[in-house]
Amino acid sequence: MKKALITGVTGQDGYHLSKLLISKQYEVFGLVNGQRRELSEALTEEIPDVKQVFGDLTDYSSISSIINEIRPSEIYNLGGISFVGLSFTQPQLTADVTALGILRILEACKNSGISDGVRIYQASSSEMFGKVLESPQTEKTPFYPRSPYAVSKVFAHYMAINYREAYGMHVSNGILFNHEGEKRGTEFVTRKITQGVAKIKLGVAKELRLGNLDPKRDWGYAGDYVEAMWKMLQMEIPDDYVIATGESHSVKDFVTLAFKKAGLYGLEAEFVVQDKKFLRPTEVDYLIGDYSKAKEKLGWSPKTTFDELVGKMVKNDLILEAKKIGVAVPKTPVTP
Ligand code: F7E
Repeated sequence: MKKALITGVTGQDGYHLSKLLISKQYEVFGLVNGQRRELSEALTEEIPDVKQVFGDLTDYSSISSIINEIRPSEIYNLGGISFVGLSFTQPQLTADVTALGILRILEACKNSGISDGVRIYQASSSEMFGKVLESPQTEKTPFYPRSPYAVSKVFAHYMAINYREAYGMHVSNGILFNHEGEKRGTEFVTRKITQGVAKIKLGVAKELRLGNLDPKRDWGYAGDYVEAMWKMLQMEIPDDYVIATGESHSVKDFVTLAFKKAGLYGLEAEFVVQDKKFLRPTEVDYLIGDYSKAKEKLGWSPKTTFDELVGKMVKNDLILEAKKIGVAVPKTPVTP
């Protein structure tokens, strides 16, 4: 039985990846820091087969003992401060977790003598392209990070490459563009929108407060993207891959479609309020990824369309919000 260690196991990608690896008969270990018991409990309830191990990406000794004890064949580093907005107010914490976390993992593997056998996945991000220098973005596009989060991801990306080149370790970077779904945290714009739309539909909210509606993102479904992570570690030769859909839509497009999916066709102007509080000191205006290399080498392509993604998320939030207030789930039109 293959053993996999996942950091960030209580996050959206941790959920989808755990499910995938368990379906492939892996023994899955998930790193939890023990401070947020509600997250651990929710994970136990949803995926009881994940074995939770206690440690923290900021603490080398805990990472090292876990790796020494489990001796995993695959490590997926999904942990970190992932909310770009928060990284502006907690830049040092962001660097400690998001930049240095992978360094601690790499060092622990090297020092425990398992660096030859282990395969490591580093969650790189399209945010590294920031103020883009070319479009669409590929594995060769230069980086121009625009937030402490993105700067940390660039550090981690190159550290992964350096350990690959310096010590021959099997480390791959997945440069994932935005990926969303039912498990997305409500601080991220897509889930904030679908939850807000569901509340408006049910009459429990009267407005949806958002920041900049102009930025464009290449949005895919998280469930599709974890397949690519796994595929990267099954390759004989480690490498870096862009994982994206090749389509870009603005936040405004997402809002319009979410209102439509909830049967509130054209009502967004009435409910959406722009709030300066949600603006960022530096913004990433436009991202669109070219996933040809992943398609060719990994045989990976996205399965879920933008329309299906928004539909899935709105439907899920209507069910959750209706349950909270004990009413029937409103019927929504298939087409407007
Ligand atoms: O923002 C704009 C915001 O926070 C998307 C993370 O998973 O993907 C994610 O990073 C856009 C930005 O995601 C609100 O200014 C407008 O332009 O959902 P987001 P993100 O910053 O793109 C990458 C690939 C990662 O690696 C990250 O970890 O939406 N926006 N109004 C807003 N954003 C938020 N959160 N809230 C608003 O009210």
